[in-house]
Amino acid sequence: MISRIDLRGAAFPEGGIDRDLLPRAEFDVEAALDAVRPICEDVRHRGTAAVIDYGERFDGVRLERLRVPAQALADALARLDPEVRAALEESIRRARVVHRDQRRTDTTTQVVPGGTVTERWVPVQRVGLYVPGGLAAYASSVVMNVVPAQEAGVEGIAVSSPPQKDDGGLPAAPVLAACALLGVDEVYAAGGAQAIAMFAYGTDECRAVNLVTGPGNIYVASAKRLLKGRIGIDAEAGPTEIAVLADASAEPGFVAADLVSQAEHDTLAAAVLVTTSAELADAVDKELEVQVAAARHRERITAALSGRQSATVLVDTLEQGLEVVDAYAAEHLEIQTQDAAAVAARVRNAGAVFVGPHAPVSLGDYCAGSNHVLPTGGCACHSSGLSVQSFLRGIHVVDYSREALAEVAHHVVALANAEDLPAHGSAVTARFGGAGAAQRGG
Ligand code: HSO
Ligand code: ZN
Repeated sequence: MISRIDLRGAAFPEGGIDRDLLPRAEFDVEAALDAVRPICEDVRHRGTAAVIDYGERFDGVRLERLRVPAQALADALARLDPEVRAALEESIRRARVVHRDQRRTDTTTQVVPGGTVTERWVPVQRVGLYVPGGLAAYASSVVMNVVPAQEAGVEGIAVSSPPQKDDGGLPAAPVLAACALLGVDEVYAAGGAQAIAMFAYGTDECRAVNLVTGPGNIYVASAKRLLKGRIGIDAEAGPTEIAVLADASAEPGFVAADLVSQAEHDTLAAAVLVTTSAELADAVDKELEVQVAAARHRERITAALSGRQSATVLVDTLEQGLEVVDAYAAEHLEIQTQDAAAVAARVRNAGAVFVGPHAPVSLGDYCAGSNHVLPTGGCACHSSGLSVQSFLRGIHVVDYSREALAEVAHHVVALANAEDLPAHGSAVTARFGGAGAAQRGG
């Protein structure tokens, strides 16, 4: 079901292997731009009316207004299964503990006597959190977006999720219930590119935001790319990925279960096993046959596992295995080897790392305390998952006395003159009675 790439005996080039060695699912954000551009422009000019029109066209439901009434949030929470409510509460509690510890304290550095630079951490004022609808209307994703924003101290948190035809045009009930549980009362029934444009440009109903986070389909990713700059965005989220680095000590049943768990998300989800043990690879293949046949979403899972984006990669050594997983830079990486913590400490590229046999990715999806909004598509080599930091900006506050400025004035003048920007130097020398001093080189 899952294809094999045999790198045993292959030469691993100095400086790392080619990141394209492991194929990835097509997620051509660029290609959707042509479709998304006119939608964003329309929302910019016509506001709510345009968002409502696109909701009718793409979600099949025509709304009167986009803002979800407070009563609908309360009702969704009241109707939530008590077991699910308890689990969500525990998920929120754990995420809060971890994200609270990520908060930054301002640091003041005395550069010289009388001269300090303070880095002040200031939350973004207003954020828009996007939660997909359809197959991916996850209450857990509401938690993973809202908790870091709240812990960062963001004042304005708005959530948007597509209207569901069957729920009278409201977003999915678990999404609304999670918002209610988290104390978020500004929720909109808007999806796709039109929701991102609503956040970016603002409408009569929804004030514009500064930053948009959260996963979504290709149109959402494309709108985020288009509007980036006007708004900040988190990493563009593509189909989910799991890589497992395993040796002969790994339990095949666990490895297979974890591959299947993420393949369950999407036919384009990627499951990659990198192993030093051909015996383990064979045993995992057998387990997959059995586990997939018994799985509720076996069609989707089979498509994901047999797609070109999934593979088992055989390597000679763990060293080479680490090179492969670093080149791939998976959204989620499990280490199922002997001495897993030591191996995990050597990983350089991954959205999140799961150590040993008792830390499956699905624990992280819900209840580890870690965040599950993570970089996909190889972006883990330059980006991080969502955290409190995603919602903060560091502002440098520069405070120098006259004496501290005087002491360094000649250096500023020298650099300014060297760059042929003498007015820069003059701005300093003017403080000491010589506006023209910079031009004279003094
Ligand atoms: N594994 C997904 C997140 C998720 N899983 C939500 C279950 N619900 C992407 O990290
Ligand atoms: Zn998941």
